[in-house]
Amino acid sequence: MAKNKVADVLVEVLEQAGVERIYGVTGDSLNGIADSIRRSKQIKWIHVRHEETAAFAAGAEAHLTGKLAVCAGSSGPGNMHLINGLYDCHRNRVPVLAIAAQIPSHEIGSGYFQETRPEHLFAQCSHYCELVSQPEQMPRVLEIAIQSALARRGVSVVALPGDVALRDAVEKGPRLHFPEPKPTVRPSEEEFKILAEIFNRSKKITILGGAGCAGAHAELIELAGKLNAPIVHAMRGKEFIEYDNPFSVGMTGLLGFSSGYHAMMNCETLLMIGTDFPYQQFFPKNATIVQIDLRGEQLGRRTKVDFGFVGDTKTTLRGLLPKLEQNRDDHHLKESLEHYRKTRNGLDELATGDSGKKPIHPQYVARVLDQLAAEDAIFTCDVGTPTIWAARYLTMNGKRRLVGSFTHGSMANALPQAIGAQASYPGRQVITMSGDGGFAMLMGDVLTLRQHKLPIKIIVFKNDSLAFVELELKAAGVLGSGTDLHNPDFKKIAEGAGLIGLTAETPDQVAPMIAQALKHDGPALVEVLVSRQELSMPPTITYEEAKGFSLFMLQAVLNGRGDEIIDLARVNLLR
Ligand SMILES: Cc1cc2nc3c(=O)[nH]c(=O)nc-3n(C[C@H](O)[C@H](O)[C@H](O)COP(=O)(O)OP(=O)(O)OC[C@H]3O[C@@H](n4cnc5c(N)ncnc54)[C@H](O)[C@@H]3O)c2cc1C
Ligand SMILES: Cc1ncc(C[n+]2csc(CCOP(=O)(O)OP(=O)(O)O)c2C)c(N)n1
Ligand SMILES: [Mg+2]
Repeated sequence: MAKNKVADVLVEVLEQAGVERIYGVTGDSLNGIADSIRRSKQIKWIHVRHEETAAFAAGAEAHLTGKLAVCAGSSGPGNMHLINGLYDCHRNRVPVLAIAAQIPSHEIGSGYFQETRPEHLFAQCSHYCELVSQPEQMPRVLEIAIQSALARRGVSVVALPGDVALRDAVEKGPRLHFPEPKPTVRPSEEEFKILAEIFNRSKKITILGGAGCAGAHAELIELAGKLNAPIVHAMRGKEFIEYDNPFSVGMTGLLGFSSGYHAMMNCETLLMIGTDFPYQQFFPKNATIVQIDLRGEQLGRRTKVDFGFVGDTKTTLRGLLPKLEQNRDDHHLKESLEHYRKTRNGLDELATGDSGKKPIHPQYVARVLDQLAAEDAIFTCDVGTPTIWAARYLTMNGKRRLVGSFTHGSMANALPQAIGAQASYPGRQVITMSGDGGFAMLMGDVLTLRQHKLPIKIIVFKNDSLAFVELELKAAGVLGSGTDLHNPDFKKIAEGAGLIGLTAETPDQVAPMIAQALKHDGPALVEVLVSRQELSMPPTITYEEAKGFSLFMLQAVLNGRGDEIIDLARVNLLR
């Protein structure tokens, strides 16, 4: 009987870890592994057109399933293409293993064809990154990599020279035979007492929750009820916090709601729980701040903190709730909710349009999508203005999911993440909210949809520009250049790639086109010609920003770009 190769052991360990697919582009240094995967009954090779897509797709799979996901690239440029996507996975704290094939082991150090040093290249976007230089290291190195990705939540990289993968294995198979440990992490009894005291003596409390509140919806709502506290969420917490939440006052931050901003700024006690909301200027200066996070190193990272505790959100709240007294003062909550109602109405008014007259407001597109999408749809949104529309107009319900590149902030994430989402959940509706810039950046992977029968629905917000950058430039008082996009006909590109392609040019076409795409039994693309200049005013306009804006106006006039200002006014003032 043929002896097991190192590559066979690798595949067996991945099988035992529950891996079902590997995203990547093959190459001769990956041949050994590819052959073992071909013989695997459990693991499917998902051939994408760019390795960056592979990493983003694995990240989305890991985020949605909570389980280890895997991507792979061949030696040198092949695995180097993974890097941007892996940064995204790592910053999102999702367990992803990257297999970086390496040049023949005896050539390492000679400046050989395609030689790079993956251990250095991936060091910053991984918890663990090691080279397997001899068969004796397999499966131990791989198992350490998997454990690191799971236990520390993030990326691990195993660099494996093609020749080592094809050598005879020394160990027969997996060495670890236990399910993923799920420890209970919570503050000590002494600390619970302190926590209860803080909240029992406070009246104006606001909660800021984030992605670390996943799975703790009921506890969070009960807490808010006891404390009479409005709940503000950070972007990555939207899908877990906003729905069925009578205490929700929206998001804060530059793309947030003014109600979220004010609820944070006006409180006396702020509880940050399971959040790493990054923007310092949106934290109150004089409030008492309590932070609870699963990771001690997160405490105090973003603002001054008066009380810091380590604990899992659900477990901690379960321990804390019985110790809390009912706050009888509901002024702060009522005020915050009233403010939210007004802000929400204001945003809703912007999401209108069913006439045959241009322009189409992107807010309206997002609203229509929200209304027509399935109860358990998975949305991905590109970095750029689609992130704003997703944050403001998608309604989550505990079943829907939202994936983005929220922390690494990379363009072109939506299509690749949708590929990972659809591959993992073939039966669910997966919808991208793509920028025309972002979509074009990794557009090659639209070819993956037909090849792998992924019925993804791509909605392209075609504003012929890098609109988010234009917004940023305006806020900074700088006149932009290099933001124009001379776009192709995306509908025809889609058709050429085996999708159905549709174009919505006027508001009345938006709903029928999106409905048609969603109904289609296969991949579809709808390009929507949206207006370019949409202001998504931050909840608070600082003097610097206001000044910057008028400066932009001035510069624009001086530079003879009055047409742009008229366009801006038409869209935002004369609606
Ligand atoms: C163009 C653009 C604009 C953006 N604008 C905004 C904006 O205006 N407002 C905004 O909010 N965001 C915005 N973002 C996103 C922002 O960059 C951050 O990614 C986001 O705010 C972080 O959300 P989070 O705190 O929910 O998640 P994370 O940053 O992932 O933090 C989660 C925290 O929870 C902890 N944790 C994990 N599991 C548990 C557990 N079981 N129990 C307890 N703790 C746990 C983690 O250790 C971590 O500290 C924007 C992003 C982009 C791309
Ligand atoms: C890889 C990468 N390059 C550049 C940027 C800077 N950037 C952020 S948003 C954006 C514009 C995105 O344009 P588009 O996808 O068309 O979306 P829009 O804002 O126009 O809706 C750019 C260039 C980035 N975040 N990531
Ligand atoms: Mg654009």
